[in-house]
Amino acid sequence: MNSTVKDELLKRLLGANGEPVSGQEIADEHGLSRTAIWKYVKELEKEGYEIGTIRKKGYILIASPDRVNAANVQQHLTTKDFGRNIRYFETCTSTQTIAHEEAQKGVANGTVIISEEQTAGRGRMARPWNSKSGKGIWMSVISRPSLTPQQAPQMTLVAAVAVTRAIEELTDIEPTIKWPNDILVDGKKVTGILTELQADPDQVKAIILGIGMNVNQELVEFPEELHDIATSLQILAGKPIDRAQLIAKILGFLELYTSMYEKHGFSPIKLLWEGYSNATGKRIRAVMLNETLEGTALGISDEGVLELRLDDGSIRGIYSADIEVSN
Ligand code: BTX
Repeated sequence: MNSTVKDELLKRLLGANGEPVSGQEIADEHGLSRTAIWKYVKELEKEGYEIGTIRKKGYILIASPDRVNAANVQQHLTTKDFGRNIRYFETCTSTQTIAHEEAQKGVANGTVIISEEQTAGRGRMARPWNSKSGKGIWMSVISRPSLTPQQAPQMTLVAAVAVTRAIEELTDIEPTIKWPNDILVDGKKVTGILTELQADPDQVKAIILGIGMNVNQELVEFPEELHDIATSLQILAGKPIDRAQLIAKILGFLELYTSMYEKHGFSPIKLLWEGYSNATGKRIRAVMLNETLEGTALGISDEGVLELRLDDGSIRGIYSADIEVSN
């Protein structure tokens, strides 16, 4: 099976906006018979694409399967680099693990690993991340910005703003950001972000941003222990959301804000981030590995560090913690 011709056929069907695509034309361009093209059509039908034939005119795309493969995502892309190279899996252990291997091999800036399902999806400190098949966005974006390793943790906040903006653009949902890496709606987690790094001592080689987003799950599809803390866009919007379109939107904002951070520093991102923060001015508890602190969240510094005013009036910078907001 010549997958480049099949990909080309699919790309044309997706880009034709319901107009017929000539099988003869593609056959001629590739020196193939019309029957060969018809076989690719049958292959696509097996993958869930619904394709009609119009006599003497060609093929039309009637419906696409709910899949977040390269063709479905790329038809919505507006970016220069992000998402131009997509590696897609029906299932995998963790897109983060694959992304690390790909980054080592030197793949291009903006390469994305996407899977319908993860069998060993992970969050911070190796916590498990529930990644049900066909229901969410489980992806890792490899970028190569000109940043120092010290500037890398702020990429979590860059990604949080990008994801929040994308949700806002495609739905009526109004998410908030819980420092540093959660997107919440009504206090429940709709997205988690995991930032990992490959770096030399003074230069980032690759940032690997893992984005886990609950999109089309019903509540019963989450394991019992997540019922009180997790939600999905479908539960909130009352209707399914097009995952491929949402991925393209996220990648658009991610490319924009990453470049903004590289060129203008963290201040513009900080302003955007503070507009979405669920904790600024509120009383919080910061649970860290060795201690727990309580106080009022003042905001974030130019380094992306959470600033906390303790009850004795002193100010502490929090670099890594789980945050609980009291009111
Ligand atoms: P985190 O450590 O902040 O959150 C992990 C915690 O979130 C878990 O301990 C559990 O309580 C809860 N949780 C697990 N699954 C879900 C879910 N689907 N929805 C809401 N809450 C959940 C957050 O880590 C970062 C997660 C990044 C996941 C992406 S998916 C693509 C990429 N590949 C991969 O293996 N990880 C990243």
